[in-house]
Amino acid sequence: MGAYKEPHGGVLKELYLGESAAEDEQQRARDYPSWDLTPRQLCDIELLLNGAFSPLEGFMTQADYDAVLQSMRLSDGTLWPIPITLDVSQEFAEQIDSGATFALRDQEGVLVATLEVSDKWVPDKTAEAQQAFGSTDQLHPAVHYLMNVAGPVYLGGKLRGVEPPTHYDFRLLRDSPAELRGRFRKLGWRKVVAFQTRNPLHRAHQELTFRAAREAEANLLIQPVVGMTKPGDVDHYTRVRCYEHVLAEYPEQTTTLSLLPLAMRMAGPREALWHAIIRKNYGCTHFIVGRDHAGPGDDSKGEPFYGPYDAQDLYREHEQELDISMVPFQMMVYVEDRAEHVPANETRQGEKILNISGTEFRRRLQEGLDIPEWFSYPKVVAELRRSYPPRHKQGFTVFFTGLSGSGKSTIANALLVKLLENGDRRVTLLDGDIVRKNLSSELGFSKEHRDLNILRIGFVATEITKNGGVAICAPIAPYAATRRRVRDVVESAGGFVEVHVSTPLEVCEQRDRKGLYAKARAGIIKEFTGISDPYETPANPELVIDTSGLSPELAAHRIFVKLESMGFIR
Ligand code: PPS
Repeated sequence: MGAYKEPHGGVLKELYLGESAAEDEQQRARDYPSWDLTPRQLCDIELLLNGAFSPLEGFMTQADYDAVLQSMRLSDGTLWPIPITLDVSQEFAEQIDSGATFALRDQEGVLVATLEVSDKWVPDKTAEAQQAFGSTDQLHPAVHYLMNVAGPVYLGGKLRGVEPPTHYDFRLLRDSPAELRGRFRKLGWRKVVAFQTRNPLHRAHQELTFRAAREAEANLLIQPVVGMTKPGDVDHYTRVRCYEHVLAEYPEQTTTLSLLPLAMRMAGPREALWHAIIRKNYGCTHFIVGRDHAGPGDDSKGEPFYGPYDAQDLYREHEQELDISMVPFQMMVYVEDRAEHVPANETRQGEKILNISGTEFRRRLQEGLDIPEWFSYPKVVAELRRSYPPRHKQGFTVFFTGLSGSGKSTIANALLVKLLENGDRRVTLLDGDIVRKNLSSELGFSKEHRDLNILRIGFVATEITKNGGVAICAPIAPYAATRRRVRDVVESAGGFVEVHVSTPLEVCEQRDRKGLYAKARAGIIKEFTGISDPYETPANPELVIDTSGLSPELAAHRIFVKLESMGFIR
């Protein structure tokens, strides 16, 4: 475990054991209980082990966790804004006592590290959400993750690193903090300004980063996040190909590119400080904070979670202590008369300003519309068009949800036939009963089992969507958070159209085609949706269909028209 001091960058704490100690640990770990790291934990552990999260030496203890939530500091007073915790299942936590050591493995079972447990606790997740993210609104991706994906128990303690998580992609572009500091040293770069991004870069970003470097008289590090970003973001393979094109636009020897396997939390101001600490660990001296840094978008009332310049304000308060200077930036806009991008606060009165928002850009891609040269580089646009063909060439999922007997299966079948008739794509029907017979035959109707059933459907639908097909799913899917998880994964692969079949309970019960409602009322079937089990009404489905007074034919037609208007069908 090394700790050394650099002229800039501060003390770096790498948590890897030396070669022979790592071999011994491998042997010992055969007898340890094992925890399979989740995708987010794999990102966290990589940055803990390689020192990017210095001074952390493991997953947080309860004292550090409490202090971070309350005061953005570790229990020893060091500034640290984001909780880095290891969440596990109840069953796993029951096997582990304080003082025990267990193995942390990747999804293939490869040993990454061991952890000596010093703390085990059940967090108050609502309080955590409020303190860390300033909100309990589940439209915030990190709040949603905390409440619906993260396990219920946290284990804290020091890590002993055995082997870095494996990456097969873009290996030459991945650097540990020590490696990147070494590169800066070799190049003689004394001052380095880092740019964080989770989006493709266009001309405005190039101008912004170049100006930042010029202002700071520094070299430039483009360090995009390739771990976990906001659901719906452009996949990192495509982005990295885009970054490589943009890199060629900078003057030679000024700029370098390195990938950061970070799992973002989208925590706005707190996240900006965290990003800065990480960049300092990578040996940077300056950090760019633009408008709405690491912003999660709007909450369920349509208000932004954080103000556009809150991150800059919080950074300013802590700049001295962070020991990495902020280069603040306003949004960049294009001034047509001057044919250049400038910060929004530097435009002159009467000048014609052009701007394409992220949403508008995505719309143009989806619909195959023109993207002007002043906005982006032709090579970047071509790359994005290749990965994100217009909607009529993408796969998509139609996800029905509604009570038993609401008419989901009937409409789904009618839609299936219409889509087959159209003939554009291959179509797969994942009806509730079909899935329960073929994929989920061992499952019952507890919340846990229903969630597992829906996540399985989501997994299959994602694969179908990714490969350009159409998945029609028709389960009850009573829980909003689980539907949201399915939406998030499917949308990473193509379109997701949620159809709430809203036929009222009375009508479903009156129909009672399978006689199940009668049995549920008599208490013969337990946990029956709508009778003795909840159904959470979708808040924002793409379509709501009540079949009380609508034939399946017409209902399917309405969906078909919706798919046309969204551009999925021509
Ligand atoms: S879930 O909640 O999404 O996992 O449910 P799903 O896989 O769609 O299965 C629902 C079908 O199973 C029958 N069934 C029940 N439904 C609800 N609650 C209970 N307890 C239950 N027990 C059996 C019922 O026929 C559902 O089919 P549909 O097509 O919805 O009527």
